[in-house]
Amino acid sequence: MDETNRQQLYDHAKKWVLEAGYHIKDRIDDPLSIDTKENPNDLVTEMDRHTEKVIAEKIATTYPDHKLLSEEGFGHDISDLAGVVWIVDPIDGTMNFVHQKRNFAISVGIFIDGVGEIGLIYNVMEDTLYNVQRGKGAFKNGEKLPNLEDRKLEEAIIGLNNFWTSENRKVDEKKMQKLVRKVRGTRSYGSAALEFAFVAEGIVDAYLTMNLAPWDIAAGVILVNEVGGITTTADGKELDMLNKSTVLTCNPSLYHQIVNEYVDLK
Ligand code: 2AM
Ligand code: CA
Ligand code: CA
Ligand code: CA
Repeated sequence: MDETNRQQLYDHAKKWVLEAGYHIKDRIDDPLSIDTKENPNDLVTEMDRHTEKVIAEKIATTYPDHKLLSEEGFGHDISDLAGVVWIVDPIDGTMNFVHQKRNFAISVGIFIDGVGEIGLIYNVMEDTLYNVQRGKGAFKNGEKLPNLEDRKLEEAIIGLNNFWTSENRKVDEKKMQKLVRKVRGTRSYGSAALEFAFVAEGIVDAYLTMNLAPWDIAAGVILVNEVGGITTTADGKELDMLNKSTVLTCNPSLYHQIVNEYVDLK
């Protein structure tokens, strides 16, 4: 893809993400139609579906040869990353959307022949846009994000949810307790895309979680990568952008220590 087409692709993606965000913001106080998916806490609303549908239609009309991998069923059934693949989460942080009416994001990652090229994470209610074009810098509201600085684990804030305390945990909980005691603090924001954005911004130093889908992480991986961060599975293996997996995204100065000393997957 030549430079002009690449820039046009980015401009379209940005426009569509912002338009979708403005639509959600306009209707944030409307009554919600809420369903559950795999369990009573796994929520989806009409707004999740509507947002994905609108973005899917724009992609299909403008770029009929592009593929879409997305959460709510308007995408394609894809088995590889050949060509241009949009990886879209229309609302990341649906529980926050429902309960808090804030702290959720639209996440769009675009991969070309398997390489993450374009990423957009839009914090709708804060009107904060994180964007990246590979090799051209990562930005927050148009301001370039600097490369991540070295950090000691004792002075780090890490994003964690309660995966390590649960009955069917996949990790050695003693080691996780050690990690929680070692770091300065932990946070749990409830939107994987925003946690990635915070790692890229350098206000959270790592984010570790056990079960994310490609649409939760696609844009975030590209964004974090651009500022020198590292993203792999929790046990240090290369990420597979077609399947769910454990995820660690991290300041590079903490990465090996966390993987080698603290994460022990069962
Ligand atoms: P969602 O809101 O798009 O579903 C919450 O900790 C984060 O995990 C959110 O990014 C949320 O995305 C994601 N998430 C929630 N339930 C999930 C599930 N069953 N599998 C994978 N990711 C999930
Ligand atoms: Ca969901
Ligand atoms: Ca998600
Ligand atoms: Ca979602």
